[in-house]
Amino acid sequence: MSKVQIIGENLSNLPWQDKPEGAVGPVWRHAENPVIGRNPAKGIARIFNSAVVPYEGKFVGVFRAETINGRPHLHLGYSDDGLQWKIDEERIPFVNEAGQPFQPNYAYDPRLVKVEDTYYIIWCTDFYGASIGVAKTKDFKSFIRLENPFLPFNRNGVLFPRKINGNFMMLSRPSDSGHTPFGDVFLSESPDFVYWGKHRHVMSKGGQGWWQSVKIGGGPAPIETSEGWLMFYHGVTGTCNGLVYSMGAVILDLDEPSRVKYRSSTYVLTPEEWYEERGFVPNVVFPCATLTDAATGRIAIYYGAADTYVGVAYTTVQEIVDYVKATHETVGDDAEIGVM
Ligand code: BMA
Repeated sequence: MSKVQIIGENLSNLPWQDKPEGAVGPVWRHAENPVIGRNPAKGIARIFNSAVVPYEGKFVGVFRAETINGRPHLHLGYSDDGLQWKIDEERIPFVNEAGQPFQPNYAYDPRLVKVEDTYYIIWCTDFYGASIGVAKTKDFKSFIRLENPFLPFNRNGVLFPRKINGNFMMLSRPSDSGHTPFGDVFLSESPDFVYWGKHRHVMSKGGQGWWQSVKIGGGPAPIETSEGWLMFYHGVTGTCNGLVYSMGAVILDLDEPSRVKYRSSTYVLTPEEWYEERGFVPNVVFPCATLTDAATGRIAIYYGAADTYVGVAYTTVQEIVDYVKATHETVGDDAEIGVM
């Protein structure tokens, strides 16, 4: 197979473990998972489905903190090595664009994406039901909450790490406000981060297998590679005992990212370990962030486990891209631009 490269920055200090002998599949777990356990800070019962970035030689993250009254809010966390995290006891002190304090009624499943010199936080917020909330920071000290980009109901807002053809690009998964029984991934673009349009369908749930038969949702920010935008995402199946969340991988066209080039017909990670199978919601792996090193092609994936813990998993760009191409299937009109 041809040599695949990450188009991006080097990050020699990203967490890493080599693939263990006998590991099954293209993604392997950090041996000391979970990296964040229960009751990680005062007033916080569980942390999961969270996002991290490299910052000033270390790491910073926006964490989904399930507080001890059961509501999720967003808290910052800091780490020297990307594995041991110190979580703020206070919520992120958002202000609105007029400078007044703002707190969402609830906030969950954050993504954290740097575009140019700005870090954007994208999360699921309450806007007359589940919708996408956005905020920005440059220094992780002041956080400006911006206008909600989309109408309700919507979740899994995932920003691309650079503008494409001059515009910001954001994936999302329109659906309902409850424990959504349906959903495909769509793309919207914006010249200014205020007005969003040119909506496109990107990828459908379904396919030959059953692991993504109920719904799918974008995961970490897509990774730019020589083969296209590589994105990990979650795919959900239904059982008599409830939903099961697995991780899939897809490669989108670099210039027209609403076109799927390759998509794995099998999951790349599914709940198998105790911390994925047992917790507040059993059988969930839910990826929200990656760290990447262009020099080595290494990728560290941060995922929520069982709505209770944070896990880390690893792959290389070569291994995962080869795997996705080898297991590719076309689902519905994924290969099309997605306009009707
Ligand atoms: C989804 C979201 C995720 C959660 C998952 C499994 O609808 O709420 O935050 O991880 O359900 O409970």
